[in-house]
Amino acid sequence: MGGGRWAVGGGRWAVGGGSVLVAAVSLGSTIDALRPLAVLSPRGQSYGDGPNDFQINRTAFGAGISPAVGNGWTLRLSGGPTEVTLTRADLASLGLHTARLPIACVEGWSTTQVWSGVRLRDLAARAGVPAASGALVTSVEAGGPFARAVLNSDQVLDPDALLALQVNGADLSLDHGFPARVIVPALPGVHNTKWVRSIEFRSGI
Ligand SMILES: Nc1nc2c(c(=O)[nH]1)N[C@H]1C(S)=C(S)[C@@H](COP(=O)(O)O)O[C@H]1N2
Ligand SMILES: [Mo]
Repeated sequence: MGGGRWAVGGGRWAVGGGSVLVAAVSLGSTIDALRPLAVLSPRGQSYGDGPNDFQINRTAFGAGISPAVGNGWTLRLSGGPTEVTLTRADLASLGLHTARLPIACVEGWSTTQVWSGVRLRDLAARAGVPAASGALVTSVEAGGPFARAVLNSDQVLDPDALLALQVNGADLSLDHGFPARVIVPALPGVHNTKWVRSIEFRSGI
């Protein structure tokens, strides 16, 4: 599903001349026609489609995330007695929890959406670290300041702290972090890691 959006987004971001604008107009949507202009706007001003239509800090394209990121994707959990690998279907079968939570970006915007995902504390328990004292979340995104984030114990154990699979009842879009992303109450936006690859839970102090 992310693949389809990528094709459209690719056009948007590959904008250079009028041909993209003309192509967009031929789709019959004024909004789409204006979207190439988003390339001139500050980060956080580009939007998605339908349930995923809200601010994006950094697009998948911008982060170098392949539209095929979901193919064969698994989540790796470590920190417990044995490493655990879960598919997206495995995650969904752990039970989804829904919470209405904001993303507050230091760049000056915030947006509140309804997220559904697996509680981080359930993942900690699944990893064999039920009383986790923290977690290191690593993104598929290679390198850069957003590739990893550290969460403290309260943030992991909060009942509304999620590894989200869905937003507003739909699968996450590629730009919002498909296959899975972190959403934790009161966490600075930057730590809500998108395109999560692995979570290492910590025990002890
Ligand atoms: N892997 C990764 N995660 C990321 C980012 C990023 O660039 N790469 N941007 C962060 C920032 S600064 C914010 S504010 C939120 C924005 O999430 P959104 O783009 O889904 O609105 O994602 C965070 N997670
Ligand atoms: Mo941000």
